[in-house]
Amino acid sequence: MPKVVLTIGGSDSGGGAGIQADIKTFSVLGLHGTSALTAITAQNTLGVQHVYALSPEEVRAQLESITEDFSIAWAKTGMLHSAEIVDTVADHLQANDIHLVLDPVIEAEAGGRLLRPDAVSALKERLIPLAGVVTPNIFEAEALSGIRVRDMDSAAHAAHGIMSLGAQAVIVKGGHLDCTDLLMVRNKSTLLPSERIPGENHGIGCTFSAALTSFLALGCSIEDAARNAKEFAKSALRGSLRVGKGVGPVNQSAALRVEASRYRVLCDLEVAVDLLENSHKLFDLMLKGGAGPAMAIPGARCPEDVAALEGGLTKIEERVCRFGGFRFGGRSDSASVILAAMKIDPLAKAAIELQPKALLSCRELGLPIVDRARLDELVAIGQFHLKGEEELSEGEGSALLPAAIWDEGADGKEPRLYLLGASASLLVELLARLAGVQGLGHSAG
Ligand code: PXL
Repeated sequence: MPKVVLTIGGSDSGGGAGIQADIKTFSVLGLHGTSALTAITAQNTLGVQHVYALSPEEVRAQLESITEDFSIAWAKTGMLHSAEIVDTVADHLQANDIHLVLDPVIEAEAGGRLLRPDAVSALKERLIPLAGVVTPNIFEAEALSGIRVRDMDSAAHAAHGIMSLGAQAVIVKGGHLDCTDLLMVRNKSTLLPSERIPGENHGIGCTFSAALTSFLALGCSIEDAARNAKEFAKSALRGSLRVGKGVGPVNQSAALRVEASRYRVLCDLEVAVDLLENSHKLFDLMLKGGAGPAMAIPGARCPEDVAALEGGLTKIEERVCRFGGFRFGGRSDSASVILAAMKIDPLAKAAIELQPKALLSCRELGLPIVDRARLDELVAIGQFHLKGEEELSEGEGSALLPAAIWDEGADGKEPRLYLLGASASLLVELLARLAGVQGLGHSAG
């Protein structure tokens, strides 16, 4: 049975933040989400145009309806709008012994007040003492503690201040600083650093606190839940959607898509290796002792996003055989070429190492051949243009495929050619053209 969680907050008609972001997060993480609305915002990617508050009675009716039916161990609050609603929510959570992640939403990122000024003290007096975790950004931490937050030291002071109001833990989110979050549990603070994911976004705070609620409901410790929630929020940020005319929403399902794409990569590699195992001619062009085909998921960022056979392909008594299973994050020669090539052409997801003799057939096919060092140089510059047949230069445009990368080798590494393709199976088709093999299949070669 899935765990059931509850979000108490406002509706974002644009679908980016508020309960919409929370429910999407719960769902992607495998929980069932219930929701008690406190307000309806007329909102889009450009900002908040109107706020229509519900009455405390309407909020209470929803809460009673939910807890009469479901067993809720963890809830989160977001936009609460007024002191009366804060009181109603506090009464209900206390009476039903529900653990709370309190996201102290005060203002929308794009502007627009979501908590009345007079409700801030109600939040401090009634709700913070019930909170298992409070998740302010630096401005909210300042509003709750009265301490100006500009670095990790002042974040720790502010977290202390919020703990002294009765919270069991505080996470001061560092998105407005250097992206390091400060987690304080009892008197111990832990820094959770992160790289910055570029671009503006909408709904990240709600997504983080909903993910935190989910991981706590699933039984994680606060520190593990905080780390997991941060990873989840980062993947949602990376997958942000370009919809609307303003700041696009984060995309909670991006993590699922990434996982699903790993399966598709493995299926494609299976097809490719199957074809290679049945073709001597193709094998004869491949680098001996190489990894065979390697393939990355779309948007790959690190070697763990690239899969290949653990032991490559070898010929034993006239049979081409695979060694080991497919593994992500294994042999890295092809992976580093793919990761560099994908920066130029995101479609260049697959590579296979060939013997230098394949250079001739590549030239005959008219494939652009780019020097490995030049590839790295252009990636470092960040601007590319494929000019004529062989030269990759700086400028407009980014398409790279189909192409081959020449690596002259060094320090005991033999020279080789990397053939690049959109997928491992397409790569094998290209390889068949290079080898002059017609009609791939079990009889090929
Ligand atoms: O991100 C905080 C937030 C929460 N709830 C609602 C919102 C926003 C931000 O825009 O609109 C309804």
